[in-house]
Amino acid sequence: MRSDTGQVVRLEDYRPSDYLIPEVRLAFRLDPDETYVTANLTVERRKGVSKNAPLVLDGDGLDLVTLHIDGKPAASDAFEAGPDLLTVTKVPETGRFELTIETRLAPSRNKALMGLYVSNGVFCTQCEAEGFRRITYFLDRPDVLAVYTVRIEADRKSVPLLLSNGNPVESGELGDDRHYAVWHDPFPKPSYLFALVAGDLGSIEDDFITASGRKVRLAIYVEHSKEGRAAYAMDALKRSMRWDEERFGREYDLDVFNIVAVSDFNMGAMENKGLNVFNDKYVLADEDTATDADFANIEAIIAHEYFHNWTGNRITCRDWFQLCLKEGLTVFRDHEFSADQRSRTVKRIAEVRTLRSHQFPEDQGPLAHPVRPGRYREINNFYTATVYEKGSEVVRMIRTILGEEKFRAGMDLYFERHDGQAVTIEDFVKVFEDASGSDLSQFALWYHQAGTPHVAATVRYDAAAKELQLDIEQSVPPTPGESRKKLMHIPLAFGLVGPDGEDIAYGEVEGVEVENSVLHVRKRKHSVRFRGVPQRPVLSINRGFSAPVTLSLEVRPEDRFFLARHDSDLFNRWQSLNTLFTGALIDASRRLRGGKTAEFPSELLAHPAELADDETLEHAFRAQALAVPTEADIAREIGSNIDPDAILSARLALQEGIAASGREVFERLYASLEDKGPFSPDAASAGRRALRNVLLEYISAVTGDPQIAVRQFHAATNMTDRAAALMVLAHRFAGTDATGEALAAFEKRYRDNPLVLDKWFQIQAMTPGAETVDLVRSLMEHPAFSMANPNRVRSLVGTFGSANQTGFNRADGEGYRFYARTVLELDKDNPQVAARLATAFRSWRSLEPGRREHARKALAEMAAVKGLSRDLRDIVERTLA
Ligand code: B3K
Ligand code: ZN
Repeated sequence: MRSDTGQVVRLEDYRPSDYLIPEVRLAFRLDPDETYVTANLTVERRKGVSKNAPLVLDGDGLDLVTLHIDGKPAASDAFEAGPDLLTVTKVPETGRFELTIETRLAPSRNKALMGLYVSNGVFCTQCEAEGFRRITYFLDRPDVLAVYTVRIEADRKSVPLLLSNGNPVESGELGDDRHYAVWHDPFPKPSYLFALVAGDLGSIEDDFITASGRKVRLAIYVEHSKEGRAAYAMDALKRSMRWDEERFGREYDLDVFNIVAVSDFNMGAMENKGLNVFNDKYVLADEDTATDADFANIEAIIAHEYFHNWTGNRITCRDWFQLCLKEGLTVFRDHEFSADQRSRTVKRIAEVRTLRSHQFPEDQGPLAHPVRPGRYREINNFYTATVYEKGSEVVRMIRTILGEEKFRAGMDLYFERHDGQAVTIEDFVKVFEDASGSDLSQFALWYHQAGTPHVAATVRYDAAAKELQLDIEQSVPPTPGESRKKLMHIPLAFGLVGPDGEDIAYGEVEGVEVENSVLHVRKRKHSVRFRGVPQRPVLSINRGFSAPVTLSLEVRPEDRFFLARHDSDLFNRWQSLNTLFTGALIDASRRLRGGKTAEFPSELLAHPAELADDETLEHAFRAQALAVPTEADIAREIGSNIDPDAILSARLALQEGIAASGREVFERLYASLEDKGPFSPDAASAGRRALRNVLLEYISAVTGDPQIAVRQFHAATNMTDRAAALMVLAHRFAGTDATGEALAAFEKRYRDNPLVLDKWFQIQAMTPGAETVDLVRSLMEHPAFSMANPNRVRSLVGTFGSANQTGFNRADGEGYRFYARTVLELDKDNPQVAARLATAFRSWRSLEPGRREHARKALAEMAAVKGLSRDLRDIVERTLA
């Protein structure tokens, strides 16, 4: 474990390295307990750098065995070596030399899962962001690009498969039952993209012919006997490769593309050049073990990592402050891919739900930071929703502002101008300015200024003058370290909806720039006048969520219902209903706290059934529209003095009211939507299942009878329906025999399938109520639970912290105390995952005073612990600050 050094890295301190390393030859002699790595580096002093400049290489807990300079043992006064640093103080005069470093590693004892480690008997690596320095000393920074040749040697029987980046060049037998393979990657890359995988795995293989006719050998490696569950991932890979050619003109560039699925992984997946390493959760799927959400995630993540080959690998980041250069852009690309493969509107709604539930609370709390941050203590803590999801929204806004054609021209210019380089956000923005002739300087603030902008709008129609007056005001709330904010350029797509649901044409617009039905808000206030508006319209604004802002628009409820029924922008139909739900839920939770009963407008209770029955709408859209805001959504909208118990009660009351009002429709639809025929994971079938499972919740709510869910649980022919039924049982009928029996049956059936067992843990961890702390505690004693496996920890402990409002925020503070202790325990082995879990505390200041004080104490106790990892200390201290 690395202890906190307290050092802050600042963007303004960036300077290029004194030395370059254009070539790297690595040789691994693999052994779980004693692996030897020989790194032979070609080092070059950069032009203009002083001859006395030492070569300072990064290390992290390394054990140096030997060091050679130009083939000769380095003199003891020529270098200084410690676990975290190797300084060559006497560099050969010419400035160009070969440095050969031999280090000794113990992969089996690597519990942080960074660098080289062993997962289920398989050697694998994770180097992003700064894991390469746990393998050998190096200039471990993304702007040092090298051509790698890698030789791997291992025991033949236990480690038959030897993989690294690039193309295979040679392999053969050695004495003593050992063998070797050599890989060469011709594309210069930063060290964070290095990868090695070696072990005994099964595979499925396929070919892909690129647009220019080159044949690429594709393989997905998984544990033996799991090959059948990799077929969907392979299909998603081929679709991704074709899509990137068609939509972005990007072809794959090596002879092989390999994906390996491992079971112990700190995150989702990793885009190492030519050798993507995946958390097996995002590779393995079949109808019996994976839900539709799993299939959609696999498709998206396979695409995401593949797309990195151009946005991240061929063009990489100059420094880690530029992380969004590759992540925001690549998320945007995977969103577009999924939108093309599935329903665009439904995909957009899901994206916005994720943005609001993950990024908005981050942006509105103590961990807020700009999409391109200016400082960090631990870069691993900046793989955030802001960098990824808001980063994607920013790219999306560039497209909204420029239009599809100029956006594509900008992307083409980006690839042409920067291929093979390590660049910055400024370089990225510049290509769009150059390709379009637009000035994006105000827009670029989206990268540099933290906080979710707020837009307040009011509308007035003057029938006599046939004019619509729209007043818009923008504001950006203060965030840590940034109290004064500059004005943003906010592109708001809009329409004036007439009585028949069609957009009304209008005449001149004054007070704001309007282009292609987008309002460009740039000033603090715009007083906008639409002339020649023949009849009173209803304003539909921020269509498709064109800008990631919060919006308050004074609208009469009947106008919102009108938009929910008639807006031609489907996204805003969903949004209007969602806004109505949210308002009613906030109101109801206030009443409940004041000792009154929850009450809801009857039109709101009746509307869902009308919508559920509307055959003109896709099933998946109806499912999204019928899903009322989550407890966390409601809490976020309330913003302060939050009581999660009142919110839960309000939400249950709304669901019951809707269910009572729509019961007949829901029961009829539920029966008619049953899956018939063979399973297919396609979007239409998934949409049908999604709608049916929302209906199951409503029907269970109104009948109070667990048997409907029990029947679905037993009759289910796929994991989506089975897990949905179990969820209803575990959450709505907790403690009943029916639930106990279903949980036991599920556990028995899937006890040998860790990924499915994760769902079993997860569903239970989400059980609402104060008792769940004890349930989670007892599940940690389950023989299948292990603190060493990140998926397991996340599914039980992580889910409890991030998706159980009433359990985690238990009034007596026990949720926080239990959680904090568990995070501290995990921090000893895996700081990265521990720090990630600790972010569950980020909204503590918005709680009511009692809970707030309990949460503060739990945080303060963590902060007082000596020897916290740098990762965890960074999160805890920023959260408390
Ligand atoms: N680039 C990796 C994430 C690495 C996280 C390091 N802490 C996966 C991705 O975003 O594609
Ligand atoms: Zn990524």
